[in-house]
Amino acid sequence: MKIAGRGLAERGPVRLFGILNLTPDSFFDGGRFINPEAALARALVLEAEGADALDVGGESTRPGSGSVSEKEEKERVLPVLKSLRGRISIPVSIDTSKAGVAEAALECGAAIINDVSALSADPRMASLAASSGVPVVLMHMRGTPGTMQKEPVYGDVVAEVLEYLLSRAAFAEKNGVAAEDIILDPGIGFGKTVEHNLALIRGFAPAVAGRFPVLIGHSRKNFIGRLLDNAPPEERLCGSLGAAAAASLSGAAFLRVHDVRATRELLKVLSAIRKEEPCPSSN
Ligand code: HH2
Repeated sequence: MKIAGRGLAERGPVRLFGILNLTPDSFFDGGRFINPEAALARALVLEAEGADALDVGGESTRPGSGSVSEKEEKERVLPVLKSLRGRISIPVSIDTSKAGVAEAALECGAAIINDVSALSADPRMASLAASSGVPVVLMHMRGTPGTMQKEPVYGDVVAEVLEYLLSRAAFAEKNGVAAEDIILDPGIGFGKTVEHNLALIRGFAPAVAGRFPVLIGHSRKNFIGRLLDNAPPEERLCGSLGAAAAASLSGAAFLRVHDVRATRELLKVLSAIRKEEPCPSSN
């Protein structure tokens, strides 16, 4: 499938996944879009601001969070997915590690699977991804959201995350997922220290070296707060834009962001400076 008119691996300006969390407890937008009407309105705003896809989730994976039941997750996301049908023209990604949720979401119009467990949490997910033929985001996580921030240690974080994700990509392909449908994501904030996150934003896409497109999900995360004198999530926009610029320059194909308009503007200027976009007539 194509996102923003291009195949996943085609080069061009960075594409944006706008985040829409339908949860009471997500670390930034939790509780704001539980009401399906508020969620639909937010989806329309994210599309109008220039999102290339919408990433809809019904379970927070912030550090320390617990899991929700499949029934609850479906109750959060399915009504909103149904209401988005025919109302937005960008593809919708379902952010879940449960095959039952993904399957129901695909039936309701979702067209991308974003699995933070890289197809490891649910034995049915790989075959579902293969049979549905949609793009799949494979993300690296150390441990579970409940435990992942307890002193994560790596020798060489970029090499270890890459090795893991290439093995998950091989697993996906063995189970019938087409190579051109695979996106790799180093899992910023999922079992990583500040230094690990910085190393991955700098070095992961160059290490992948074009074998798969790379997605970076840095938006308003804790490492940005830590770099900014413990700024809370509401005060991490400028920091997030700095990380978006660095991720883009390092070769990421996709960014997963809360702030679509601001990130789009940042990327526009960056692309013009790098001569990737035509410059408006001068004066
Ligand atoms: N981060 C979060 C959730 N899903 N998916 C991918 N592929 N990559 C990410 O980095 C990623 C993700 C966590 O962020 P958020 O959804 O904003 O918060 P919460 O987990 O509290 O809902």
